[in-house]
Amino acid sequence: MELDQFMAGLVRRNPGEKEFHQAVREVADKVLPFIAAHPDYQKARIMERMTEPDRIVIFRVSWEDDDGNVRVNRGYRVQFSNAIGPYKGGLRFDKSVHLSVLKFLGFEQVFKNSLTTLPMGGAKGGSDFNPKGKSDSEVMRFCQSFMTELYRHIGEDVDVPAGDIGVGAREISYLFGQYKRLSNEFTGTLTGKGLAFGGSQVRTEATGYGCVYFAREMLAHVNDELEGKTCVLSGSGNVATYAAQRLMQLGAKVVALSDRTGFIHEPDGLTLERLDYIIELKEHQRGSLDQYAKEFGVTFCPGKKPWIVPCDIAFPCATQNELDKEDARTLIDHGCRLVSEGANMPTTFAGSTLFEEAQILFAPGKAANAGGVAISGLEMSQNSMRLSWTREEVDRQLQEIMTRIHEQCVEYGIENGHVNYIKGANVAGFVKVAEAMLAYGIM
Ligand code: NDP
Ligand code: 2IT
Repeated sequence: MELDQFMAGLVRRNPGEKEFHQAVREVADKVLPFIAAHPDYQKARIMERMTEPDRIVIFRVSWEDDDGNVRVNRGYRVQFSNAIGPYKGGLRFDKSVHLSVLKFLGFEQVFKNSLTTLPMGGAKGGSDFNPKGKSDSEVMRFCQSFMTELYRHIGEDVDVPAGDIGVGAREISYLFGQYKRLSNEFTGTLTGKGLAFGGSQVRTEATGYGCVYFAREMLAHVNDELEGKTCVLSGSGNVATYAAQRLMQLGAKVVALSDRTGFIHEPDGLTLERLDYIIELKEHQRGSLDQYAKEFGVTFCPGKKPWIVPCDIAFPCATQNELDKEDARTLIDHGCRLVSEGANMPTTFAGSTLFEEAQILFAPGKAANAGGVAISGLEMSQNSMRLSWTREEVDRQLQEIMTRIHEQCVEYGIENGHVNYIKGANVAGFVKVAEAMLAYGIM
């Protein structure tokens, strides 16, 4: 079936949901030609069914701020598909959250989780609650109110949420505490928990580390290596900071990181000690990079994206659509050879098409950032077994999983001796879910 015809139907059924349309278009662009060669998938209308979530829960979240004012936000959980395992995916708390964003993220999660090789379906949730500038008590009251509704829709074998933008260790702890209290059970119903209460080693670092391991696989495939490479990263949250840490530990040079206020430029390369300062500033003081720049006398470019800094490798690790066609052109012109997406859909469709045409080694988020949810999957396994594995063991499994994701991309993405990772990741992620759906019959 023609892409335009398929997309016209999707847009008609989901009016105004731009981010969701974009995510589906990227997948359909690669998967529809594959479906055309497999009449079984076409007859069963697999793609039409895959783009319709199993269900969406939307609810009111009322809470009281420190001044005694009543505040009202909206909570969501998009349970996209449990074809190959319980619903699994993060929660995002950000003022930009709306249904289209969570549908795009839930849809991506289905393919990503399939690629991890673990039995997990796809979901995403969150709220338009903005944690910026809120006290710990306000965040706690919000999380407790949010979970008071969400808890009835989740469970260790039903749906297992985790973190995403604006949801880190603090929020997961409040959410898990309230879940445990309401359900009167101690199970692994959230992942990203603290190590003292069922969390897994390496989960905090897993998305960033995994994204670096994936870049290492792509380079190895063309007989190259990370050591000595100059890297630019966007974001300075969970994904970006741990990607930066692993890059430095593996001998690469990190010259830029960003946040909502701008980016820092460190031409001689960031150090691990300074990165620790940034992690502390972001995670505990909830400060911004211009504070860091002032403290260390580093160049800070306010209001700008970091893609103007020349590099060998770019890691977009902040948010969706943060790297457009013009940014892609600038990166290519400056000699960038590899892009590994730590964030979900950070590159616009036009930007990724440009990378594809230029045969840049381009790893879409569903492959490159799957290490986070993969270690969430291992946290679920450890919780079920009532065991915890060592840091070395979990890191070894993370590296193995990223290698296996890379192998799947090569298997399905090879084109004239070059690997098209967009095609490889989408088709490989699709096949496993489609096979399960075919086996279940019509539902
Ligand atoms: P965090 O909240 O820890 O960090 C997000 C970072 O991105 C912050 O530095 C933030 O800036 C910056 N940022 C967010 N929105 C914008 C924006 N509109 N413009 C510019 N900068 C922005 O989130 P994570 O690191 O967890 O998530 C980052 C990305 O990675 C997201 O796309 C997420 O979906 C994806 N991801 C996360 C996984 C995880 O395990 N956490 C797993 C897989 C993907 P500031 O510091 O100023 O707030
Ligand atoms: O986008 C993602 O993969 C995440 N935010 C992590 C999801 C998870 O369940 O660990």
